[in-house]
Amino acid sequence: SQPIDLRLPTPGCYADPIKAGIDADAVFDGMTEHLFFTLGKLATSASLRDLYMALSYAVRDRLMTRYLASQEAIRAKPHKTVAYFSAEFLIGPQLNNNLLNLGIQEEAEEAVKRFGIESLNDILEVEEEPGLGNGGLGRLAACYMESLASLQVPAIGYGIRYEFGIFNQIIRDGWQIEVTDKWLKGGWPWELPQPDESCFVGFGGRTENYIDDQGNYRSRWIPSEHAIGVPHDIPILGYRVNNCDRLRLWRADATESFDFYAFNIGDYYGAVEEKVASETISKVLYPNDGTDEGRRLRLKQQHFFVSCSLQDMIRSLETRNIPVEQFSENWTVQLNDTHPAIAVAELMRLLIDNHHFEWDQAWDITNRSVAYTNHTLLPEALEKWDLNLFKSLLPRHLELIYEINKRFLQQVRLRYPGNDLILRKLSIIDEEGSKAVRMAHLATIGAHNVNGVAALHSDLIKRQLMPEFADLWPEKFTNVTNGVTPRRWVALSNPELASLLDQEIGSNWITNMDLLTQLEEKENDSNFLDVFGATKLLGKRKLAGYIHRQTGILVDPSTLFDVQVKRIHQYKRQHLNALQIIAQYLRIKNGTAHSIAPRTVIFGGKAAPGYLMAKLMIRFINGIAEVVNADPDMDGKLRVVFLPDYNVKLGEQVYSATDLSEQISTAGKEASGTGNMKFAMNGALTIGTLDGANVEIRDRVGKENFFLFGKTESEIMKLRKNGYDPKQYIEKSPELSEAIRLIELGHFSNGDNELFRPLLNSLTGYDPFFVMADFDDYLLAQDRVSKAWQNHKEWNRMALLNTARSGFFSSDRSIREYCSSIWKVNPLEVEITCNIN
Ligand code: TH1
Repeated sequence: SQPIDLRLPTPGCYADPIKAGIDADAVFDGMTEHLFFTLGKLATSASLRDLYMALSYAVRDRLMTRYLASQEAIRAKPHKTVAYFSAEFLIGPQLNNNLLNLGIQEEAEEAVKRFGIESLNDILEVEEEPGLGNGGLGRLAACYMESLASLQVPAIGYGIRYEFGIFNQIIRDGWQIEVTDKWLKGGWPWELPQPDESCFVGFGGRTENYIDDQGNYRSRWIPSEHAIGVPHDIPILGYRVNNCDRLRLWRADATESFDFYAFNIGDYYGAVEEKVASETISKVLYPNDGTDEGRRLRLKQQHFFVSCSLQDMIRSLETRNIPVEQFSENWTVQLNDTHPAIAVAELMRLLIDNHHFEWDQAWDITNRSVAYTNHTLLPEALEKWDLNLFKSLLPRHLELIYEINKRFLQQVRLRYPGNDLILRKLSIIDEEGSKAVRMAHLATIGAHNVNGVAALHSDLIKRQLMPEFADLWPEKFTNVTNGVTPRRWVALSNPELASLLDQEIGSNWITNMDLLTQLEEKENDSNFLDVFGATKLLGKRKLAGYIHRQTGILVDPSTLFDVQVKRIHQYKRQHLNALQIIAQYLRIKNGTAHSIAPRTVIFGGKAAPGYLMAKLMIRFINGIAEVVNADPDMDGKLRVVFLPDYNVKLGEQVYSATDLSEQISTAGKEASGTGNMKFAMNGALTIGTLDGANVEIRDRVGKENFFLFGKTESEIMKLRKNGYDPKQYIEKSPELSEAIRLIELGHFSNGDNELFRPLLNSLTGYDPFFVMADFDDYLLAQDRVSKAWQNHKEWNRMALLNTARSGFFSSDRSIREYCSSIWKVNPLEVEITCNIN
């Protein structure tokens, strides 16, 4: 391929990808210029935030050559591009990631010191993180964008620029309080608004039939309402390459900022009404992780970003003089769960109504382009839209969906003659009770590939969720086990481990995590194990300092750091962990705790604001923490911490400081998990069930280096079928009975024996997530943990093997699988020649 000569007087235009040719002088000069010209400040009066902004702009400047060259490369030569559609992108702080990927962390450190700043960390601390996601699904999208760029794959992420992301969490009197997330308040330097590339989106109204100039019968949609999508682009630079992909997030604007007619007749408030309504679309992220609320505004958000994105993709073909017929040769669309599944109908509408394709050709293009990732089997998470709501918002899409469904059901009829039950089961329209549109069915029918996110999960999709679909199209159903980017989750978040790895095996592990297996040679090297353990201790000291500053709790870094960070959910079973803590507390109180390891149990995570049981679980953990931490008998033995406001930035501190990773969901419920991978890479041992990717983690790190407990998915199914009674398990277990009695007495709620009643009723009544059934086995596994902790050398050896064998869980591996088996895309190396230096 031809190197691209941009002929731009752009700073940081360097063909050498390694150090990017940017020295500390260049960073310093860039900062000085931005302080002066962009921020209107003198270096002498600049605040830390000013310096953060100046450094960010200076670094952003150095991305631009690569960013523009990457776009130019596709313009010069058509190349299939990945369009990753996701309602969430949880990208985390940007500055340090860009410094790392450019290779100028040291240069930046030196430059900021010239401004009298002690450490780059002081500046990194200032960055606001855009919380544009709930949890694993949004973070996965961010890891995938980073891997795509690092693997030099042309890609664009499409999503929504929420003005308010996931709420900030405050803990008051043990309860979660939600506070609005104002991530944009001080200006966010990483986005580039492109108002010239705005798109129109319609809502509501009606459809009509008409005869066009050539005498063809056609349908069209006459919406009653419009919004404008304004793209805000975030450059995503790959690691030490010139490829810089793009994350394009749409902000909703009003079509007219005033209704001038209403304004003229004196209805001032009416005049701003439509503006307010349109701008509401991208106002706030729905804070539900794995539960569906079925709200009208949420469907509006989905159609808004999907329609803007597809229009943008078609326009990009047109501006490059590529016929729209060649859509699927130039684009591959990945639906991140069903949130963007309306894309199937919207692409059909654009092709048929706007570009006048025949049905069969439009369907062929749609089906060849679109693939769907399923992230959950939980029935409460599977999106279903009330038919009347759907019709009132998207009448033309509903017509198209009826036609898609009609043609699909005809296929089903041929395959299963006379089987009405199957027709009803597979139909896109749910006719049981009040009618609804099943988005997973639309996505599955419209896509050429449906994948789950871990081996077990993909298997359960075929066996439990959609057996008839899998029977109909066996080759459509595949697995791609999730992965996480080692740049953020090792190099950035665990610099101590990263430099140890560099020393021992060289620095290529960062783009080839399989090289970590070389560490296995060190498993019996006593000195090395000590050094490995010492790096962990450094992370734990830092986290201990943070815990003290945030919560006032003093924790001892030499104790076992036992961590469960993730959204709070009954299926994730934070309450199982909490009950285990009570059992340990009782053992210490009773003097029967002979060989338990001194522990610091750390929790973090947000509960959806409307999920009362999850909020009560937070209150429960804090109730236990209060009693345990105030009891002198627990000193040096047990501490309990709930870290408020768990987010990406806090995650970076936590994974590197953990000894024991809690992955204790009910088997069959956690589709994959990704935190489990981050912990293992950073040398934490896992205590966990055979659920999601835990299964594959255990297979790889070795069963002797993993604390397994709990019922399997098929055992859980059997229990459910045969009538599960949690009371039987409570009666059989003295420690569990005693723990429950103590809660009932109000021991963890200052004598209030009503506070935790709903939680107790659920656990002792029908226990939907089999907490009681797994308790005893969990406690036994925790005893094995305690025992293993006694022998530090042995623990470090097991931890090392976890790091050494977790290369598979790099998102580079996941993305390679998507590229070769689903997207059929190849890398496109971006070369740059420079007219400066
Ligand atoms: C999560 C899954 O629960 C988790 O197991 C998985 O590792 C992760 O996705 C990435 O694949 C999900 N998050 C959401 C969020 C919403 C709806 C469904 C899911 S499933 C809003």
